[in-house]
Amino acid sequence: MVKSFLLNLLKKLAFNPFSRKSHIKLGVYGPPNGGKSTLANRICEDWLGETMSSVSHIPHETREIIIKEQVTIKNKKGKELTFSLVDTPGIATKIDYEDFLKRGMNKEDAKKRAKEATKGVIDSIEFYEVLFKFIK
Ligand SMILES: Nc1nc2c(ncn2[C@@H]2O[C@H](COP(=O)(O)OP(=O)(O)OP(=O)(O)O)[C@@H](O)[C@H]2O)c(=O)[nH]1
Ligand SMILES: [Mg+2]
Repeated sequence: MVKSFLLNLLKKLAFNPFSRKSHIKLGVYGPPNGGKSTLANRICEDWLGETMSSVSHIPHETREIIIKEQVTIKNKKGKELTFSLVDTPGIATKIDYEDFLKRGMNKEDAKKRAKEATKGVIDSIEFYEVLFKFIK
């Protein structure tokens, strides 16, 4: 399922990535708790047999950019594509430590998580600019 999703996505891109020599970075972006790490893990499991990220029902589990190098996928014709898969903290407009308190965290952990999450979201935005320049 994820394999065909990924191959279809690549097919829809304006260029044929299987014929490119340059290095490709594929970033997973979205809102907190949106399933980004779950998707990144599925891609990694399907093609590498291992996971790359921690998943949780509490938002902002991913607070740092995680890069898995050398993910190689193959299309039906046997052509290979190797890329770096990038799981990100994603994009958020509001991070409030009280939301973590409501989920049962103590004040110290909740404040720490909120601080790290804020930095993670800024890093995501900066990294997006790097990815975007790369695509252009
Ligand atoms: N029902 C349902 N739950 C999902 C799906 N994908 C992920 N989840 C659940 O959603 C929650 C968040 O998943 P993550 O993969 O950690 O989401 P994330 O976007 O990486 O979250 P952050 O790193 O916190 O931003 C977890 O409890 C997952 O088990 C899905 O397709 N369907
Ligand atoms: Mg995550």
